[in-house]
Amino acid sequence: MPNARIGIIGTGIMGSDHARILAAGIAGAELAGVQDASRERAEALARETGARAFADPLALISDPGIDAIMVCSPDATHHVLALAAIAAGKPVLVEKPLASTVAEARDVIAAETEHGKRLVQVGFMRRFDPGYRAMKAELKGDRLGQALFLHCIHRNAIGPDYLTSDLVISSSAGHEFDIARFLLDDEIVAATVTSPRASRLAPGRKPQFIVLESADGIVVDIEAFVDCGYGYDVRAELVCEKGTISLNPSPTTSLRHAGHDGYETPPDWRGRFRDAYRAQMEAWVASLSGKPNEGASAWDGYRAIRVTEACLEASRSGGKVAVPLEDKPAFYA
Ligand code: ISE
Repeated sequence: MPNARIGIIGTGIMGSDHARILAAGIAGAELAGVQDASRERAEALARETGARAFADPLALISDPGIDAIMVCSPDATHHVLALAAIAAGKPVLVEKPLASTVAEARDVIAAETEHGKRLVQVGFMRRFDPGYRAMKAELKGDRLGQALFLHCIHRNAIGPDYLTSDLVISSSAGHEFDIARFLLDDEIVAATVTSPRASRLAPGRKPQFIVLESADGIVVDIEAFVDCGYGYDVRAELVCEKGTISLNPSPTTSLRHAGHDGYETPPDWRGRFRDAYRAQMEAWVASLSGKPNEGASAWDGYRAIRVTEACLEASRSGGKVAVPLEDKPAFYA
């Protein structure tokens, strides 16, 4: 079986990271093309990895030398490029979020369903993180009993300037919406959102405190704070009837040195989720030759956006906003 030739659209932080993972060697795949709105940036990555640089994303998608696509361009372009990949009949891994609005996400679902074969995976890489997977496996057994609470902490060292208070919900907390659905095997049905005052170190952006309720009666709380200053820190604790299970900090060692005792904290998500990104890539590449995987589907991407929209409305109104339950279409079963 020849290697799948992968083309990456968007060579910013995530596109470059995926390109380097591929270029370092993933069985069954090779990096064949890269494209970015900045031609120089795409050409620099092409030189580094040996891929071809493309000037236009649609030319990359339709090129006969590209078999599958990763969309890592700015969020607002995701759904249009996902639709173009579906129209070309090529598998596509879209960085989260799948789209910017519920209506756009519905268009992707309609196009994929009409095409008749699943082509879209959403890059919710936490589904491949060994810690979250162990929590999910534990919950499937009966040692802990049923889940009651899921407590989540999502802290970044310093958010980029473009990250608004709303984007803290859609871009950062969006990961928590998906992982809560994945871990609990449940749907979110209601959301409330409150914010503390902004940190004086990032006055233009409010941290967010989100409370979600699941269809089965589990409460999920999320602190999303992208300006904590000290590093990238993601935590989760599941509280069940007979005990709890939590993520451990990701480093494998703890250091005592020069008045310091504890874990090193990575500067951003690439270090914290390195294993997850690689496992996600391996699983996606394996899926190109027909192997099923637990990656997020377009339906999962759509449900995360429904929760996002409810949270944005709750944040504006100060009230509780319902997220309507929907039957999962048979196409995504
Ligand atoms: C970013 O886009 C990510 O996906 C990171 O995982 C998240 O922690 C960060 O807050 C987002 O802006």
